[in-house]
Amino acid sequence: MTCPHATVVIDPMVQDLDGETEQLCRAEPLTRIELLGVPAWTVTRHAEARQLLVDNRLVKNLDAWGLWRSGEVTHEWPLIGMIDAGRSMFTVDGEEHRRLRTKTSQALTPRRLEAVRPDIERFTEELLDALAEQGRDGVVDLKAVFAQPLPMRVVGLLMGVDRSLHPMLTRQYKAFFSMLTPQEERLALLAELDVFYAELVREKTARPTDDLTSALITAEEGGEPLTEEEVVGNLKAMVAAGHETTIGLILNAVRALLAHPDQLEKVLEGEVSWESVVEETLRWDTPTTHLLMRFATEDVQVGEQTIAAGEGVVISYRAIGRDTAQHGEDADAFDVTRPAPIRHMTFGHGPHICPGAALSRVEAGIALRALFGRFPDMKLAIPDDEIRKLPVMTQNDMEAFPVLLHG
Ligand code: STR
Repeated sequence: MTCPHATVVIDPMVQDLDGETEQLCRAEPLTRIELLGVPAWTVTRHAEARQLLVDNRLVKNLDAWGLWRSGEVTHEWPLIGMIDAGRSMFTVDGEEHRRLRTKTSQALTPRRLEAVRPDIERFTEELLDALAEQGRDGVVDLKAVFAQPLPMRVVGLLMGVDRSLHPMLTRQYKAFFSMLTPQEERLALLAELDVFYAELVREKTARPTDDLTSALITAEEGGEPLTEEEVVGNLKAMVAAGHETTIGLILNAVRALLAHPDQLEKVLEGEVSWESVVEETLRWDTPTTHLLMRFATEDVQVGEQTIAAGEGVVISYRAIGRDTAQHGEDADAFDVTRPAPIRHMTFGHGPHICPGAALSRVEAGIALRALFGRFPDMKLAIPDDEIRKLPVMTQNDMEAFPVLLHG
């Protein structure tokens, strides 16, 4: 039993992610954490998260945070951009939230996504050609050449962001998420991104095209149109979420399969589906480590603990995926033969549940099937324990993933 008041200090350099997840798994369902000197609660268990994610006493509105209102947390805190991200479906609750989110979630239903499947398949083939080319004579970085550009192309197509802009966006988001980026630089790049997105929204207003950004600008018959700020907020949320999380999903799946060759063999022989690989990866090695943040508008009792009014609550999805109460005593093991459905909570729960869930499943499924279809003997070019995580506190992503395509 750990002391209920022990604080887990989240490491900005992510030097031992498994160790940290284990520590959170052993801690109380509601545990105090410290994020770069700032205290918060985190939820480490499936059942408690399920309950809190539908509790409307917890809100996204930053003004409900005591440490923000008192001025103890300011824009100098490197994680503020994870919370103060402009008005969008990510930052608003209740009726307003429904208004901001409806069009996006409708555009991303499994049925509507069938229309983009051929595009995803084409992007995948093009990038695999590039991978084959660059990996012909030896080691190639699967992240830089495949896992990173694919999600950016897909979200770029959906939102109407031209291909020529993808390298700039990739660079900016990498710097945004990295804890090595000085905070002034991060604030400056966020301001640049705001100018970029506002410009794009103005362009789409003048000349609408067949994409979700244009659809967000157009008012529903009799409905109230989103403001320019709201369209920009949703657009940037979609680009950030749509590309960063899917990189993690694809790479974490490849890593897990290469580390468990017996399981990879079952998949390649058709005994286990790619869908099962995607679901087990989502559970076992979640793309989002910690999701920031919700704030209590009044005292909220969770078991023995009380979240006091004004306190912040993080959701630690990686620990939640390893909850033995939900997934059994072997929750720590990667096992693609787990009976379906795997009831993980990696896409969240309640009103803010990930609107891109279906897209990410389709995307990762296509990417993994095609990648291993073409390079079934692919091997990691370095020992698994030499893979370095990015110094990012909220996202579970790696620096690089060097492979040999032909074993
Ligand atoms: C990044 C910065 C920005 O401009 C807008 C957003 C809003 C959506 C956020 C995104 C953020 C960070 C990554 C998030 C995403 C929603 C889903 C994604 C948190 C703050 C996840 O990792 C689940």
